[in-house]
Amino acid sequence: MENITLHVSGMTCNHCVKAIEGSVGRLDGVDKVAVHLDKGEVVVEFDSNVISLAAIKDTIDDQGYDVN
Ligand SMILES: [Cu+2]
Repeated sequence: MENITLHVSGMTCNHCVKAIEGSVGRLDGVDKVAVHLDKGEVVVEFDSNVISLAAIKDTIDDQGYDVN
């Protein structure tokens, strides 16, 4: 398992938290996802043999947020 902290901008409320946790959490290979709204961070634990970091970033991007 890999653990990565992504810096995501555009997250403003609980809806954003649910949108990201829901969409990323549904991906095969993602074990845990936690959004820290106050810090603008998304912490993801995932199996890099199953899913790439790029695919996780794309999923967050598709929800309308900018991943740095
Ligand atoms: Cu929101």
